[in-house]
Amino acid sequence: MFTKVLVANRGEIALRVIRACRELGVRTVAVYSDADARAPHVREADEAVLLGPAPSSESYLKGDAIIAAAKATGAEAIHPGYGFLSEREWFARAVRDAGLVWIGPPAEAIAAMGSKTAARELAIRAGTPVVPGTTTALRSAEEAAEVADRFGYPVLLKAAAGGGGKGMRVVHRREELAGALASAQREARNAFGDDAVYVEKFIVGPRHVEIQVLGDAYGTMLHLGERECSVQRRHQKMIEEAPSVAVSPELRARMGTAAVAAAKAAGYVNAGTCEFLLDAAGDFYFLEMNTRIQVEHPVTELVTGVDLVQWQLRIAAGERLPFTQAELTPRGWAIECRITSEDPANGFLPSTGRVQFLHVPSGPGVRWDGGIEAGSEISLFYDPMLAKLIVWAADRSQAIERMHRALLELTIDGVDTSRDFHLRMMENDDFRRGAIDIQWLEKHLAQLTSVAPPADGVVRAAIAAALLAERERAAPRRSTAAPVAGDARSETQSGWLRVARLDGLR
Ligand code: MV4
Repeated sequence: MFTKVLVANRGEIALRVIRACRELGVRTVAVYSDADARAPHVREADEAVLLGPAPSSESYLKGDAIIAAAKATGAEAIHPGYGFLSEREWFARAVRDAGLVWIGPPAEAIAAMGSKTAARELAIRAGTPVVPGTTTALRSAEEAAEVADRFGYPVLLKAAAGGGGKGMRVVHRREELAGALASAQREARNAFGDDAVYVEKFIVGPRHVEIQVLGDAYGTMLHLGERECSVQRRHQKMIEEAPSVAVSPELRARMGTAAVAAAKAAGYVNAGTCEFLLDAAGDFYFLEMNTRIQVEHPVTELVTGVDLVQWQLRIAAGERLPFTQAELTPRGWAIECRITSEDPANGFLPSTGRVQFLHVPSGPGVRWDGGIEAGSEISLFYDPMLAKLIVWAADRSQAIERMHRALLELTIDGVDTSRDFHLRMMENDDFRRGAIDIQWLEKHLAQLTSVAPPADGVVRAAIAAALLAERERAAPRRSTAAPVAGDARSETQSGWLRVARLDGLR
């Protein structure tokens, strides 16, 4: 195992990697920007190196400075976390060329999966089902029309260099095709410097189900089952769970085999994720592979008992995977809510300010992967995700009750957060039945984010007095709500508290 690892990230994922390192007896080097001088990841690491000013382009994206920091501190390896430099082929290569170990997949595998058309070709060769469509860039509107006629409308135009939804256009009729192609190409050129656009049949109302894979350097590639990630808004996932209500053991085995085959075809090593669309008929289609540890990895850890971040380090250090596929059957149910500094009642507007008070949920089956503490300054320089609240329970309905309970325990004062949105989700009948697809959230946002009507002046004054009294006690608590399963819901209480906050009473 390494003796020292540099963690090239910030926030909750930097802390997550530091925790894995400490459990493995590995010393850690944090890197940070001026804005993060007092951040928890800097304090928790054994050493820290300042990269530069707050903007990511002048700090966390400075690959050369990060490699120099690793060299200067004697770190042997770099863990990139997610985002920032984690999926930059050039950085993985530069780390290797500097004589350091990259804790992630080979640069060649990042490159192979970075092009969506190359990834489709790889998947097809591996026998992994992909959405019907082309694997080469469209050369003309005539060619696009011919392909679309063959697969049938609606079709989806996608940027070959894209991913995560950028440069996509749904086309419902032949008349719209030429215009959509031109605008998709323009958007792709501006966003990626590459105007290659290809076409797929548009799958209507699917779920987003992804398969976690883990491979060592000796040819063993295993899957750790699926994560259901359909609760998303504008390609930002809000809630993830494992397993998925839509995946039977038999389907899990087929999707897992398909993911392992695609990963092997790319020469993949370390942790990765194959994204699939799963349609109402139970057919699944490979979309793309994420060549990094993902935000939602904890739900897989909780249902499989496998510490994915520890295994990223072990694999990079040359260890062999000791599991068999049969040992990786999921047990129980895990749900993750992303706690972001966004105001759901206000179009998810990013919220900034200082965290004045933080009470973190705990108790049976609760995990908090956080990157903040009381006193943290939340700016617009970085991603708004403050923390992930993850629960495990024996089955899905108990996991939902447990998440609801944990969310009620959570208090973050000073910035608006997604907490109340998640409470409403745990209470939502469609969510509780598992009747969710990738379009569901945007169709139901209004009902999930409505604010209780303002109380009159006398009642508001009473609320203000009660809140002040509560805050003066040593352990202020917000909630006395009943379980969701019963008739009484927490709507009133948390709605009234929000009114108090909106009125500036606290
Ligand atoms: C699709 C699709 C429907 N049909 N491809 C969005 C991001 C990128 N990973 C691929 N995406 C989609 N590709 C076909 N042929 C619908 C989406 C999509 C989506 C996929 C996963 C999770 C959320 C999504 C939200 C909107 C659209």
